[in-house]
Amino acid sequence: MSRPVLHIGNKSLSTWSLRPWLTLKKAGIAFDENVIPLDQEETRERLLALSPAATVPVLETAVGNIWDSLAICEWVAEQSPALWPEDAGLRAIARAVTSSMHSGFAALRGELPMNLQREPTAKDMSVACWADIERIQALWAHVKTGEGPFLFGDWSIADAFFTPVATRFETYCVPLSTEAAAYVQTLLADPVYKDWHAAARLETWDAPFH
Ligand SMILES: N[C@@H](CCC(=O)N[C@@H](CS)C(=O)NCC(=O)O)C(=O)O
Repeated sequence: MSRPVLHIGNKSLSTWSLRPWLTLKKAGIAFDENVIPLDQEETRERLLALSPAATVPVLETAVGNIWDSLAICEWVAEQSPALWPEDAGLRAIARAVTSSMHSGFAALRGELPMNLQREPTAKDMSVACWADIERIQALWAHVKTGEGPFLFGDWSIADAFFTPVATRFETYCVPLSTEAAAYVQTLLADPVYKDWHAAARLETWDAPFH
């Protein structure tokens, strides 16, 4: 099979792209990557050529194009089951935590966009955004096993889903509990994430189209 191609958005901005990129790297699957700059005149046409969802990420494989970050991570996990916890109960909880991130925390996502080129500065936030921040910390405290630095001990797809959140907490100087702050530092110190971060810092792109 030829190498899969992961189509992603700008590394500084595209949280959904970061998640499967980390997961593929952690699985040790060789892949090519193709950056499609977001919010340019030709962006929508380029995205529609890859999937009806017209979003990145998209993983181009020998059997077809897979869109949606979580679906791509599940495709990777079928080949590398260790990306989810081994214990069936913990695996179900890890999927629940991951799904909570995938479908929730709209206020946080809207008000604190990931921007890896922004220097850390605090920002005014709504009550809804503060509530999301509290709920995320409560979620982490609820599931963290304490057996390793990550949510379920070893690195899992759940950690991929919260890495963009960790960048937001850092970029917007969000005050956190000691435990949450330690977990954020673990995610940001991960060597695979640091490769993404270094590339994001070097990115340049044209002004937004809209
Ligand atoms: N639920 C999707 C969301 C993907 C998404 O919204 N991606 C954004 C970029 S981070 C996008 O492609 N937006 C289309 C655009 O900017 O034209 C997933 O998990 O992959």
